[in-house]
Amino acid sequence: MVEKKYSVPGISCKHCVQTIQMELSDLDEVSSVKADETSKVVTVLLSEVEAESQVLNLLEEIGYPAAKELT
Ligand SMILES: [Cu+2]
Repeated sequence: MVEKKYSVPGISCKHCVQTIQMELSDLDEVSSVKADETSKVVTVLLSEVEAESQVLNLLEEIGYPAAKELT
């Protein structure tokens, strides 16, 4: 398992948090996902590091592009 954190400035309310958590948890390689409204950080636990590009692509697709990787 690999934990990754991304800064996602587009998070502005609980709905954003819900959308991100719902969409990312649909990916098989994502074991857990947590989006935080206050810090605007998305934390994912990946079964393999290669899944990172899928996570970043999906975030962009749903309108919440990651500004930068924090870990
Ligand atoms: Cu929102």
